[in-house]
Amino acid sequence: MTPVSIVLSDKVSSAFSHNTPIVALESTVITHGLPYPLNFDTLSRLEETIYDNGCVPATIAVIDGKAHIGLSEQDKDTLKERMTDTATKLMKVSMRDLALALAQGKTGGTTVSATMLLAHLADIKVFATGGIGGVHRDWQSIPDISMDIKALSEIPVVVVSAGCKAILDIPATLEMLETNAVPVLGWMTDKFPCFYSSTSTYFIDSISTELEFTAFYYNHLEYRDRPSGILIANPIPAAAQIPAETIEPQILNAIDTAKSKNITGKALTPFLLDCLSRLTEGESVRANLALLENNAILAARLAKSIQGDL
Ligand code: PSU
Ligand code: MN
Repeated sequence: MTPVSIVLSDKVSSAFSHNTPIVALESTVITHGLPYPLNFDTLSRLEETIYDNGCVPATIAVIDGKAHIGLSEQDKDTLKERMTDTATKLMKVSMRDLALALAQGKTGGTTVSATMLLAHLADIKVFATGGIGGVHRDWQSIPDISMDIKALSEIPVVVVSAGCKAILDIPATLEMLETNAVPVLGWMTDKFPCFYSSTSTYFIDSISTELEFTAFYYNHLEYRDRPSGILIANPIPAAAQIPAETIEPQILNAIDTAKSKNITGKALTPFLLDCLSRLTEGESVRANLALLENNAILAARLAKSIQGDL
């Protein structure tokens, strides 16, 4: 039974009835990851990219206590109004927060974990994001591990990402994904991409064609009793990347600032992304846009492929 608080947009409903492949998009990257008004331009661009690649986009967000799967222009205007109205702060809605956000009539962006959950409830199989959350550096003193890992371990949705965010402890994040039996597949690479940079020294399994992915996908669903999610690690295009040597000192700088201001919990990731954007004079935001678009294209290819529409 579909929960009553889920609203499908007309375009998404029509995609279901015509069997058009659908790609879900998250909205925390819009509400908390990118500056206004670039965030809404980016959302339109990502949705266009998904249409251009033969699928229908389903941007997922919570508006006035309803979980929306696919946003109408009016829904986007509502989000925009709330975002620019200083009195109402948009919420960052994770899987944990979802029930309360709906019960209290809140409006906000859904993180990777909440988006996976809602996509799965609506029977959407593929979802594109920028980079997943994971194990934060300094986990030895504060065990800040994103719920995205938990969602990936439990919900059988394909998440197309540029790896995990570079601000994280990458080897620890990869270990957590392994412990949780989450397949991590590099798209045409056997090195885990690190968001702003296309490569790293961490080896992962690699796939290079839609057919190979589709065979893997159906095996995964068939052979696992409760199949986990799947993380596709799609490197940022080389021309748009920021080499690790350039971005790493800025990341350390941003983490220091967060510590000195005592920023923790769900505020940490948005704070670090905003800090990096200032430290790199917008270069980190440009890289973020390029990888989001690249992920939307691959997600559309994979969504078509698992639907037998090559
Ligand atoms: N990727 C981006 N920008 C973002 C995020 C991911 O390029 O803003 C968001 C995602 O919604 C992800 C969330 O689920 O950050 C993780 O937050 P946390 O580390 O608090 O779990
Ligand atoms: Mn956290």
